[in-house]
Amino acid sequence: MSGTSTTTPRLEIRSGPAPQKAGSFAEDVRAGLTARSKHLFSKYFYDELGSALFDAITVLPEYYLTRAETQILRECGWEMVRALGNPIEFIELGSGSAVKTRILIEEALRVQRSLRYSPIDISGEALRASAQSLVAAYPGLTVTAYAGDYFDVLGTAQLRREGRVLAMFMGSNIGNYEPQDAARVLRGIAASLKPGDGLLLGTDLKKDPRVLELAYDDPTGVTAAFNKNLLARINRDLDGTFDLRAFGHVAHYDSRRGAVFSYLEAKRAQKVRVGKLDLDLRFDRGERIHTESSYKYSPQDIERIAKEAGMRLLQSWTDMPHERFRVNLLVK
Ligand code: AVI
Repeated sequence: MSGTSTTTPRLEIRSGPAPQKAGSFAEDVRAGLTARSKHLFSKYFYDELGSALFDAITVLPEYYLTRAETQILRECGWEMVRALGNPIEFIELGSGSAVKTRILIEEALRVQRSLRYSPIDISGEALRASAQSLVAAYPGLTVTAYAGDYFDVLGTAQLRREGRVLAMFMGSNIGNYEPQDAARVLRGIAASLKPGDGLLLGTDLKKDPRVLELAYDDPTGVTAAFNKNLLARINRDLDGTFDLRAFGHVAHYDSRRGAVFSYLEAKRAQKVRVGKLDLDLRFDRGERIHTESSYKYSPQDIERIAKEAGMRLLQSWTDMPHERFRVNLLVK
């Protein structure tokens, strides 16, 4: 941790260490667009416009994931906060707007008088806004927030963990990692927990490809805009000349691999320049840039990845009657 920027008795915001190994946007764009199979990393979706478009996705009728997870927390959150015994404290990875977390905070404060909540998020601004409104809303709550990459923060000794921890990695965020990376992520989380601590993991279930493809290619075109914003970001930040109308959004569910793969597909052969990288690119008609993988997990997949990370699946909850999404409690 490099410093503490805000302190009130119940609210502390700490800035995490500077990311060590993460490549920069410019380096990753160069590597991804000059690779034999062109790709861009989905973590770059979330600039200001991309984050606003993602918020819009979460209220689309076709994108059921956020609503299903919220329903599960509303109906079963009381059980989740009691499952490890009390008192507990929360650590949340990639907390974002913390709307769903409020449900669990309220449930925890029904069984214990006070609660520490430690959200970790890359966006210091989002953290500050949500932390301030949380301490204002809940007198029993203490927030120690960490602005930084969650794996850098998890690896530091300064992450405060006093009692039994219930960590949270929600919203199907694990689904955006390739399987070997997802396993590494879970091992990293497990390494920062003590025996008896838990991890709530929100995962989307495998299901009918038509339902999945509609969730990732909505008729309103919000998800297409979210995807194309990556090219717009290259235009804005790196002096690119991408014509956004010359690319289409493609989302395909591969049932063998259990993931929705999203691409940007060139509608015609074209040349693009990225000024700040001094890079000239050619696209064939129909050529694709892979932009995102969204893996879906069966109950058996969860058992397996929990075991691989040295944890066991204690309990899980689903949205009844649809059973589209699962919240899993893994225990170390
Ligand atoms: C953030 N993440 C879990 C979303 C998902 O479902 O993969 C991102 C997203 N991409 C398209 N729609 C939503």
